[in-house]
Amino acid sequence: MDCRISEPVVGPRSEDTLPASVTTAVKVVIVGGFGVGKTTLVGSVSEIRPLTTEETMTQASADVDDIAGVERKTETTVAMDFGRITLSDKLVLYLFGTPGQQRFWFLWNGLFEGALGAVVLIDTRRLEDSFDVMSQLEERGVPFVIAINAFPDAPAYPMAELRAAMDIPDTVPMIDCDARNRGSSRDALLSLLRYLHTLTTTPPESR
Ligand SMILES: Nc1nc2c(ncn2[C@@H]2O[C@H](COP(=O)(O)OP(=O)(O)O)[C@@H](O)[C@H]2O)c(=O)[nH]1
Ligand SMILES: [Mg+2]
Repeated sequence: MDCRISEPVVGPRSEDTLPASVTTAVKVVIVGGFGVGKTTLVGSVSEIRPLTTEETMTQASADVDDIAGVERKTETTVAMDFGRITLSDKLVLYLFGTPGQQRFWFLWNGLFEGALGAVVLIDTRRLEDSFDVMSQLEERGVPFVIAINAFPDAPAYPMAELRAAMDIPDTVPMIDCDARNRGSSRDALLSLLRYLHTLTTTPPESR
């Protein structure tokens, strides 16, 4: 009689399983212009292997996506990034990175459903890329914080100057960030959570 040894059934890796103590899951969106570091941030902070959909940029999209300032970037995200970070034994964040280019805004409808807030990543060499993204978020009533991603050859402006140039209200937190660094990316997320907390505890007239 034939005896076959079957393949062992492989379960989820231990880091993929959520601790039983987790009671709150929060959806957060990472958004910003092309090449600003969204995939990098989700990748640096995620405790599960991040899902990312990247497509090698074609000549056709090279005409559409302005790559001045990010010439070394050869891939562009066509759908989204997904990752997870457990912030305490009770709280887990699900991260969705989504492209900022206008031609992908049709994706935003489903993606922002149920999202509590957003981190807008900014490259100071391309400030104008973030204007449309921020007004989209305002239109959708999605609270956001601004994270200035530190690129070595990007001009470093004082935060107050950037705030004025981008017309960002004093109440909206702005922080420096290095998307490649886990701690720094985590700080950006924590700053969003603190901001969301103040929005729920501060009456609108005193914000
Ligand atoms: N120096 C520096 N480079 C970064 C940083 N974040 C991302 N990059 C690089 O910038 C490029 C674009 O980042 P990516 O995450 O793909 O951008 P996305 O289009 O917003 O997803 C990649 O080559 C990254 O390695 C950062 O904080 N500092
Ligand atoms: Mg990307």
